[in-house]
Amino acid sequence: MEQANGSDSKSPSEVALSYDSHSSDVLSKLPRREFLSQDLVLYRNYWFYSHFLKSTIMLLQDRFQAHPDDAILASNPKCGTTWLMALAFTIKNRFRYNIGNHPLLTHHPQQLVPFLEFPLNTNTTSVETLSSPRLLATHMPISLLPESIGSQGCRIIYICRDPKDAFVSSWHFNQRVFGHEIDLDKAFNLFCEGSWLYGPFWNHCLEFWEESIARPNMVLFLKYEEVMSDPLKYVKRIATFLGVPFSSEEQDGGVPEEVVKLCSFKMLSGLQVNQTGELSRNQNGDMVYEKSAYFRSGKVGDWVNHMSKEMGSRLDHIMKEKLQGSGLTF
Ligand code: PAP
Repeated sequence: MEQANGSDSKSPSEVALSYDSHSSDVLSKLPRREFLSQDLVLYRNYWFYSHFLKSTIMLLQDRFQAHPDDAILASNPKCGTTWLMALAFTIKNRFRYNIGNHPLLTHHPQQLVPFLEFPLNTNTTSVETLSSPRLLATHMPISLLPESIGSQGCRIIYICRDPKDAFVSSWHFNQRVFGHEIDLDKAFNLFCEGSWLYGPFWNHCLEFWEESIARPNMVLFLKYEEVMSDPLKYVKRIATFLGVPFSSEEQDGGVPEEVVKLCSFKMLSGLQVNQTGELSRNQNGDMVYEKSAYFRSGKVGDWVNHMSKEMGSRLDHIMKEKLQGSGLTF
């Protein structure tokens, strides 16, 4: 493997040390603000937990080597990643697995498509050692993706969602992960100020949106609500985008419909493998990611059950202002 800093005169421990001191230096100068349970730092216009920024985001930028046939599933948190993982995995691997004997029946979707920044139970090399063609997920904004993803011409599928539903989903999820109640108003204010993990939410969507317009063959931009209203149409679109369109025989045989059904919220949330057990936990054990936490209600518009109309209008107004002139609407 190529050395991280492009130099072949340094030993691996020297490279690690120089990365460590460089990233610590950068971190110490970043703007910081209080978040729900830990502070966030602002790095190149996006907010992250500082330890996570150093151990993961900056490390990936420094080291990650994309392959030209990697496909990247990108999203803001809680916008439908798990669903997109299930769909893309099933579409891409449909010649390897029968529906009756499918890995989704025995694995959580997040176990089948590794996250760039959360390789389960191990370090970033687990992603690097996967064989091609790889399907990888990320919540990283496009401007912070490792440079090789762009230079290798990897395809990216981005899924976004009405921020009101994404916020409510995040609020529920964070309560499950941290194991304590989180004040909804306090969390909502932070979200509206843009101070959210991987936020501001609108910048994240906007950057991928602009790239999908500039390079439609490289970035496919999806909305959770649109996929929900016509999943068959989007299953076919994803297949074509990934270079594995459904043949007419497959269409006549109802394969796209089978994919939709297998990946539906009803099907996946009803499987034993997604109802019990942990997906992962952090090193201290104070953040536990239970498999069932990724399947809550799976509905469009659930925000009305948790937020007031005024809160909804406030966020709609912010989004309208931030996305003005872009052509992107929610
Ligand atoms: P992540 O950001 O932690 O990866 P992500 O999968 O993006 O999570 O979002 C979870 C949301 O997708 C949950 O929404 P909710 O809280 O509003 O219910 C979850 O229920 C929903 N979800 C998971 N799987 C599916 C699916 N197969 N179809 C539709 N929605 C789904």
